[in-house]
Amino acid sequence: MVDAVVVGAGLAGVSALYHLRRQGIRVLVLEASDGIGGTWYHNRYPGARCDIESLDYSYSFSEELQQDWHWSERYASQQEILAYVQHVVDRFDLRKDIELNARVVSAVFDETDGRWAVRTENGQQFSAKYCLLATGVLSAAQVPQIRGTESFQGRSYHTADWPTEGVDLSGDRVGVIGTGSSGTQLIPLVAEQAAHLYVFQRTPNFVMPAQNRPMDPDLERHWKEHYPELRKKARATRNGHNQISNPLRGKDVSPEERRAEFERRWELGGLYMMRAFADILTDPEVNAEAGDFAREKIRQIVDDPATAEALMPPRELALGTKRLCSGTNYYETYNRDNVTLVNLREAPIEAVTPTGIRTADGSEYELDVIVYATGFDAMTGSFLRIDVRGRGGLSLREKWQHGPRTYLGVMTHGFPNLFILAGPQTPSVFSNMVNQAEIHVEWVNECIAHLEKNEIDTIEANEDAENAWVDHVNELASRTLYAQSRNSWFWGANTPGKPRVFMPYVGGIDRYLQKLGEVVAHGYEGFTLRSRQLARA
Ligand code: N01
Repeated sequence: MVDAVVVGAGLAGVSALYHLRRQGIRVLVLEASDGIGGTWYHNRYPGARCDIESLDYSYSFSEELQQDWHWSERYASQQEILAYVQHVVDRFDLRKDIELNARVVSAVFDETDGRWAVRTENGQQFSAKYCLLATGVLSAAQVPQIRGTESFQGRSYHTADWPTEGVDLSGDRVGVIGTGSSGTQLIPLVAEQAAHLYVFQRTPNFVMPAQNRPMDPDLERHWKEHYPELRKKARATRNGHNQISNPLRGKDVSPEERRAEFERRWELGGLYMMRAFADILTDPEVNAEAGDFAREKIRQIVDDPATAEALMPPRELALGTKRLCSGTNYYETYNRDNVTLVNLREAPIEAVTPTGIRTADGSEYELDVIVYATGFDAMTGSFLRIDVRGRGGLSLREKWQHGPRTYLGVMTHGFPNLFILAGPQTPSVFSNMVNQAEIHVEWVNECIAHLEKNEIDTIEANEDAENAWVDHVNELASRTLYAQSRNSWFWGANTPGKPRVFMPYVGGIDRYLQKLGEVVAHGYEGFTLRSRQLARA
């Protein structure tokens, strides 16, 4: 018998286990795969790397951990982050409460005893007062439905399900489908190994140079001396990290100064371009200038003008409205003799054949390996793959059929004591995910402590509060350029049949945290707390 079941042993699930256990809650973490680390366990493709600085993208709950751990690079590689999570799990003796190979298939709320019955694929059943879904917003991998996929006689891989033993591509003819964050990180490294690489590109994205480098010892020393202030500072920003944001609006400065700022951001690397000006995501002209600046860079880097042209994101795609990519030698890779860009906007993929890929213009690409860098059923996929049922058998899949509905992103009406960690309608994907996970875990941890102390059986989001939150999320998004560029996973556009609803919260970590705090200060405003003796709203 446990008090809380946590589904998923990624960064959020591990943090939930650490915190809940410390307050005496008996916790069991159920993890579908055979290892800990979530996204960093599965996304082992060559080049996988974080685009938030490693010193920022790390747990804040232990000063000793912060002081002891050494990050070797500015942006940590997948291998280093995975080693870090495993170190945390061992250091705090968390492994004993994590069950691996335990894929949760259903979670059903029983109104008679107010508990969740959680079942795994292999038939195990657990009963818990609290159920925490820590399954991640970018974890349900998606393979596109292309005719003939099954017939391919070579090897196929998905970036989000990369074999643990690695893949040797030397001497192979490799086709990569997809040029989002995963594809653009992977492509330069595959090009170094493969005999020939064909990149099948549907929508060109903006790829900023990561400007990764070995950790600067002075910077590391500074962080280690000032961790508490820097963590606090991160939470007072929109994005939950210490990347420098420019508070000025683009039109507050001259065209020359704007250009100099874009240049500076290109040199700072990665996501820094998103913070070039305060209005880069709201003023179409400022955004278009940033886009033109990036297009100019592509033109300068790529030798072949036709290839450069094909790599340019279309003008209707405002910079950042499809998530900005951060890569190393991405555009330079197209200057190699063994790399061919296949522009699917001219001729889409018609079929995967036993020997490769055929496009609509009749071209046949002979391949030994196909890599699907085709992303995720993002934001809701991992939650909805579980059959979650709340009061009266209400199904989460049915409830969210027209898009996610939550109060503060943390709970959903009709599902008492079910907590969603770092999911839709939170700043999650626009922020530092570790910070977001910790913010949620701290809030849930405090909430559960409150329920236990006051002998309260259930907490549930009120429908009116939920409606107001959903409206707020949509209203904020409608004021940004995201509302105009809907061809992204933020809108569910990459998943066939998915409703076109904007799913993340654009209000920022700072504002979101303030709201979470106010709700608690007002006695869990917008929630109903019930105990067997009394019910109060
Ligand atoms: O997935 P994506 P991702 N035929 O959905 C293409 C995070 N992340 O795994 O744009 C041909 O972005 C699709 O084309 P289109 C990050 O938040 C972070 O790369 O739909 N092409 C697109 O090019 C990121 O945003 C890091 O026209 C098809 C690509 O596949 C998120 O994860 C690293 C196709 C999918 O791109 C997802 O990134 C990696 C088809 N049928 C991931 N179907 C960091 O750097 C899809 N595509 C931290």
